[in-house]
Parts: sequence; structure tokens; C-alpha cells
Amino acid sequence: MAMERRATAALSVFAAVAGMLLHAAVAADAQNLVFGYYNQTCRAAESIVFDEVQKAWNADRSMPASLLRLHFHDCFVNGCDGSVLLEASDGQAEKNASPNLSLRGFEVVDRIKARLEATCRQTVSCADILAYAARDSVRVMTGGYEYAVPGGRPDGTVSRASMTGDLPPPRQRNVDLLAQYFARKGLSMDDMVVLSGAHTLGVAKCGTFAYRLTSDGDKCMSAAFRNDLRRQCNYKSDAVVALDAGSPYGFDTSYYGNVLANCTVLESDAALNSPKTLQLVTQLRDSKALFINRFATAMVRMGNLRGGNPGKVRDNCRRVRT
Ligand code: HEM
Ligand SMILES: *[C@@H]1O[C@H](CO)[C@@H](O)[C@H](O)[C@H]1NC(C)=O
Ligand SMILES: *[C@@H]1O[C@H](CO)[C@@H](O)[C@H](O)[C@H]1NC(C)=O
Ligand SMILES: CC(=O)N[C@H]1CO[C@H](CO)[C@@H](O)[C@@H]1O
Repeated sequence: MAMERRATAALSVFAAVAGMLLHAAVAADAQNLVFGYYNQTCRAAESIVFDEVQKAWNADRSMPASLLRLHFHDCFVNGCDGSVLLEASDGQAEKNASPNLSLRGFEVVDRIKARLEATCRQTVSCADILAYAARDSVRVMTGGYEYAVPGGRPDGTVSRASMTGDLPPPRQRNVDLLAQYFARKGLSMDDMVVLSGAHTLGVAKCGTFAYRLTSDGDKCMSAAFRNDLRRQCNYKSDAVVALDAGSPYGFDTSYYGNVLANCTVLESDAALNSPKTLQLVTQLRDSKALFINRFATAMVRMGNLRGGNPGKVRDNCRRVRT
């Protein structure tokens, strides 16, 4: 017990120091984006994106979750620059790295891009498509809640698997260490709590969290919930379970109830059941309006992350245009 406490204390000192260094060295840069960026150059841009997201949702109720996650992975790795969509001839692009396991939605982006190219050639960046599509995913899932998303993100030219270390790891229960990944992007611990609410949608592969099912030592997972996950996974690492078991297709606040009840699939979600985040988690659980408003604000902030290698607007989101 005493040893455990010492270990924890040592860990948080490390976290604080590492955090200061990281923040000083690589705090991410925001960019000046503009609302209605395509008013003059591609009037239909945002409505085309919405139309395709709605079609994708009609065909597959799980697609909005995947589109939301694509924008997150795009922004956290070298800024929101569409780099998550690129392919590399050596098979070592961001999308090939292990944290992106199960990224989906690339075909939806291709369809959006094809329509935009037909309407206004080489004008709407793939990075902006991801930002609008994430917003529209919330819109379809909530039955109409919309927030304004500024545009003007350049498409990036670099996408390397080796850069995905900026993505927060799911096997982490220390909320301070997790928050460092957000701090490096200029985002706060509150932003992390709010954005993690995206896990009200979507699924995780059993292989991602199976280590939490093997022993009863994980006190942050309720026993009944663990048994349920064991049954669903049934030793298949490719099986998937809902991140928000109660309402996988509802963009609601039950994720935060899960956090408080120790019924989260990922250890990084369990981490939010900590004294530092408890107040906000409880407030968000208790108010859907608060959640949705804060989520929209935090998404816009995340969507402002500047890419490091701006290039030309692509005509195919999978390839740099030279
Ligand atoms: C502490 C931060 C986060 C961690 C550690 C994390 C980790 C993960 C992991 C491990 C999965 C499941 C992957 C798999 O097993 O297949 C997942 C799924 C997902 N994540 Fe996160 N995530 C974080 C934050 C976010 C944020 C900020 C967003 C968006 C705003 C987001 C959106 C999603 C969505 C929607 C899914 C489900 C995807 C689908 O069903 O296709 N996550 N996340
Ligand atoms: C585009 O139009 C909207 C609504 O008419 C307006 O709010 C926005 O400021 C305009 N943006 C630009 C860049 O023209
Ligand atoms: C959740 O887990 C924590 C330990 O991580 C424990 O202190 C708490 O009592 C648990 N809460 C519930 C509702 O089971
Ligand atoms: C969508 C995609 O390309 N996913 C890749 C993620 O990374 C693994 C390797 O770790 C690839 O096998 C997947 O194809």
C-alpha cells in the first residue's frame, strides 16, 4: 500500500515535469480559420459534405462515429491537415500505424471529395472536409444540432506512421499523463473530458482492451460490466463492443454515467473517474445541453490545430498534389 502510494507520487512528479517540458517545446500552434470560408469559391461545399454524411449514416449507422474519430486523429498528428487520409508508397503513412487500428470512413471522404471536385475543382481541402464531416456526424446523430465550423485548412504533404505517438494511449489510467497529450496540442484537461464524450458513439476492438478482462484486479471496471465484455468478446480480439453500451447510436451523456459507474471499455476513459475531473464529468452527465455546447466549442478548438507541412488542396484525398 505504502509502496503503491510512493510509486503514484513519483509518477505524478514525473508527469508534471514531463508536462512542463513538452508544453514548452511543442505546444501546438492554432491557425486563423474563417467561417463561411467557401462562400465565394464553392458555395455548396458545406451542404455537399452534409448530404454525403447523411447518406452514409442512412446506409450505416456506425459511420458518424468513424468520421468523428478521423478528424481527431487528423488533428492530433501534425495538425488538422488531412494527413490521416494520405497513403504512402512504403506503407508507412499515419493510417498504417497501430493507434489507428480500425480507422474507417475513407470511402465516405472519397465520395465527398469526388462530388466537390466535380462542383469546384481543387478548392475544398481534405482537412476541411474532415472538420465539416465531424460536425455533420454530430448533426445527424443529434437529429439536427449544428455548430459553425471555420474553414481554410491547407492540406498537408506529409503523413508518417512514426508521428502517431502524439495520439493519447488507451492503456493509461493516470489522468495527468493523459492530459499531457492534450496540453501538447494547447488543449486543457477540461477539453479532454469534453472531447472524450465522443466515446458515446462507436466501438472498440476486443484486442484493444482484452488485458482488462483477464483478472479481477482492475478495480476501475465493475464486475458485472467485465463479465458482459467477456461474453461479447469471447476471446476474439477482432470482435467489437460498443464504447457506450447503453446507447451506442445516441449522442448523449450516458458515456459520463459509464465513467462514474466504472463501466468504460477503455482504461483511458476510466481515468476520468478521478478527483480532478469528477466535477466536470458529473456536470456533463447531468446536462445534455451543456455537453453538446461544450463539445462543439472544444471541437472547434481542436479543429484549429495547424499542420506543419502545408501544401496544395488535393484533388484526391489519398494523394498529395504536386
Ligand atoms: C484520451 C483520449 C482518447 C483515447 C485514449 C482514445 C482511444 C480510442 C480507442 C482505443 C478507440 C477504439 C479503437 C479500437 O479498438 O478499434 C477509440 C474509438 C473512438 N474514439 Fe477515441 N480516444 C480518445 C479520444 C477521442 C476523441 C477526442 C475523439 C473525438 C473527438 C474520439 C473519438 C472516438 C470515436 C468516435 C471512436 C469510435 C470509432 C468507431 O466506432 O469507428 N476519441 N478511441
Ligand atoms: C459567409 O456567409 C455567412 C452567412 O451569410 C457569413 O456569416 C460569413 O461571414 C461569410 N464568410 C465569408 C468568409 O464571406
Ligand atoms: C470505481 O472505481 C474506483 C476505483 O478506481 C472506486 O474507488 C469506486 O468506488 C468505483 N465506483 C463504483 C461506482 O463502483
Ligand atoms: C485504415 C488503415 O490503413 N488501417 C491500418 C492501421 O494500421 C495497421 C497496422 O498496424 C494496418 O494493418 C491497417 O491497415
